[in-house]
Amino acid sequence: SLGSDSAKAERMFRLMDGFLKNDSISLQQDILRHVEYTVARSRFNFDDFEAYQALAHSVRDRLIERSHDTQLYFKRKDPKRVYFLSFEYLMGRSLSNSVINLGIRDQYADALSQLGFEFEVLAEQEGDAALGNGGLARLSACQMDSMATLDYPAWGYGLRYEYGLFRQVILDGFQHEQPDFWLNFGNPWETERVHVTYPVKFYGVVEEENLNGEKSNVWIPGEVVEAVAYDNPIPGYGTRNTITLRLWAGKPSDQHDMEAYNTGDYINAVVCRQKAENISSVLYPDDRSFQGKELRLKQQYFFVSASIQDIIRRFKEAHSNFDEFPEKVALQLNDTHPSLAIAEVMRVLVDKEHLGWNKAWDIACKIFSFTIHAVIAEGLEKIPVDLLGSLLPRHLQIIYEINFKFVEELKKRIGLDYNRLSRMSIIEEGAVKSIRMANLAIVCSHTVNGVSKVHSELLKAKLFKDFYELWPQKFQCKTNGVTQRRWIVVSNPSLCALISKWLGTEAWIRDVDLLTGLRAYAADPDLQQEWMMVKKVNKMRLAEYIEAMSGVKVSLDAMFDVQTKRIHEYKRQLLNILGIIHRYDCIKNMEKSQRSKVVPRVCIIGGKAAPGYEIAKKIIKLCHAVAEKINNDTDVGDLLKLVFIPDYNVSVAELVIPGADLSQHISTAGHEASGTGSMKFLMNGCLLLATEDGSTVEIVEEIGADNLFLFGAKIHEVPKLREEGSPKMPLQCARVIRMVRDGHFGFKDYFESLCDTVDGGKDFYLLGSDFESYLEAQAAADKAFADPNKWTQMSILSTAGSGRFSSDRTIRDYAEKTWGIEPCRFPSDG
Ligand code: 7GP
Repeated sequence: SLGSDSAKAERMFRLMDGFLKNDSISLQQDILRHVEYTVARSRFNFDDFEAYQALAHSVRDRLIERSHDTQLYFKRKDPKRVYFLSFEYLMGRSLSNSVINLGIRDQYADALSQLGFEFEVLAEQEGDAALGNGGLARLSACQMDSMATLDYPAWGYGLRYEYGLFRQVILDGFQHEQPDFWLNFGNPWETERVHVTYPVKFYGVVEEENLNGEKSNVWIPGEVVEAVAYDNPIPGYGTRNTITLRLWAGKPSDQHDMEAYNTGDYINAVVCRQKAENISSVLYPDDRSFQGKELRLKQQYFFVSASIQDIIRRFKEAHSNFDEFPEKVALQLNDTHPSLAIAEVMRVLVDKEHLGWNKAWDIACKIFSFTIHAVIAEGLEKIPVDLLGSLLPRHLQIIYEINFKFVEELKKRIGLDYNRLSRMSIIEEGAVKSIRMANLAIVCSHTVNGVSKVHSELLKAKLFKDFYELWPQKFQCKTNGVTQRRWIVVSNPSLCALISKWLGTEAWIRDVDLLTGLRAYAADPDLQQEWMMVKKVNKMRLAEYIEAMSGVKVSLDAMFDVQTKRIHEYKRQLLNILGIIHRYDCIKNMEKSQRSKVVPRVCIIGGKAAPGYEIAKKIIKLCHAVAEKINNDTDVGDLLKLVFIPDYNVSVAELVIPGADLSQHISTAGHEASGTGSMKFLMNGCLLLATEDGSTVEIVEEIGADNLFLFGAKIHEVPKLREEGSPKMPLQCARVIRMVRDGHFGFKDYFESLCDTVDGGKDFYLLGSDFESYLEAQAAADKAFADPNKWTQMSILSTAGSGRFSSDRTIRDYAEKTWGIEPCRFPSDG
């Protein structure tokens, strides 16, 4: 161990430093060496993909070096660490991000050009790591980048799905799902840790045992699966710190069903072993909806159990008892998905470490914090008791025990208010008795965070009102943020260079508040000119992509109006499409002479629908049907185009966002917990057209209501409007719905149920009542766009005001106010 001998350790750190050289010749040698020995191709004959692989391995070597340094340093300093438990991560590509964070992008680009390759071209060879669904998953990825950059001693834990989020293929305007077997050609970024494996147990029974005169419960499991660690390095920017995202994969255990081998059922036993691998094989493609499926629960426990074993093992290496556990360990629950960790920690501390219930509970309550990403109660996970009882009998007992003690305590505090007691209980009685995972998480966590101000207020006033009244001090707010490293530096290099030039420094890449410095130049004609050029170049890139994907040629003079995100009724892509139909209808009915006054638009929509979400799939089809009509109407020409971008993912976003003039964030008020896409567009100088929902409210605080286009009902107005129902349906909205119903875009019968959601009497998402105000906001956007200098000034002010929406701010807040951790920075110079 190095711990005692710090001189020896220092010497080792110095020896390691600079072990790999980053000059052009060394990098070229390195890449060729990997072509020859890792990819096993001849250095005289290899293609772009093989060059990418060799390049990736060369970068990976540097990442590994730094991650070893970081881990050794953490080990020596033994700071309090945060363990970020998330079921989903949308990492996207790693290459560009890694070399930029390592500060050697230009060196690599130069080395490659000497070898006759272009960095950008090779970067395009990489597929996305899409181990998540949407906002929550990308947020986890952004936050990992910030934790590394800010030098926090952090670990991410998750599942290594073999199939990530499905690929969206559009056939005839309909979404089809195809499996994303992303590991097919290997994954150069990960390292399999064969020695870091843990048994994870399922099923079986609980038996009471007598241990030194004390009764204790022993779980005799019926199935064992092995969890093996795959480590993914997460490099910080402007620091040597490189932290780890550890993802677990299932593999058969040697202990698995030994009986079967002995009884001669050899073939079946082998087949059975294979099943173990299925646990981590596929990501559930639904966000914001849960199904009580056994495999999903198995995944959750598999992930939680392996992570907790790993965390406890690391703690025990440096500590002889659990007294210090809360001073060394913070466990962050990213939504309810990992909240079985609470029962697991209790099980380990009580059944295995024999701490006794009270001491164990005391520790558990000091280490957990919980962030919720949902808005409505229906979105909260509930696990049927029968399911949990058969899969994890001991955990069910523990949860009952936690609940019993909680309810007893509660009775003392609030008396016998049975309604309230039953609302707050972790167990939900009813047709299907189930565990309310959010209640479990709240009861045990010391802090509960919402993801924007309005969301955090909603949690206190509605969703968790009872808990807020009981424990007001538990409730905090951590408005989401996104990393400017990926969303400006990686995805928009020309904007990045322009910002650095005008600020006279690159320091904003670590210290994003410096972006406000751009405000001083927002009206400067020179900056405006250069700013417009940057946007133009990015629009060109996007236009080429659109043409390649859909065959539609678009004009660069048109306003690029983008709505890209998961397809959901509450996000109201349908409102956008109805607005487009209205625009089309207006152009068609206009005097020819008036057409020259129309501000040309390219409307871009992209996003995936959950495979079982029928209405969302119909929205995608409607978008294609309307696009077909508009794009082929010679009357309309360049005045209006509609394109659907298929298979929206992180790397498509990197292309789309910098090229957008306007972006839409138009959820029915009170439904978007935060929204993070808006922040990426904002950073890229794209103007927002938005409802006052989620984090938009804070964006308005930061950039002023004059610099974006707001519309629609406010959160507090929504309930009343819902009561009023469709009498509020304006003529214009009724008219466009009629067009769809009358078969103007074909598929008349198919769209019927979609139209019903608007004019069928309920209009739950208030498309009707928001329609007029939506059109007004659109008209205001047109008007502003017609004045390029005004528009550019607004665009500069958007970027300048985006600093508050960096995940660096979010993570610093978490570190200081929720986790109680401090930076632990590897000393670069010995
Ligand atoms: C999303 C929220 O819908 C979005 O508003 C928020 O910005 C994002 O999380 C990050 O906080 N939720 C999910 O993606 C999701 O899967 C399941 O929620 C509970």
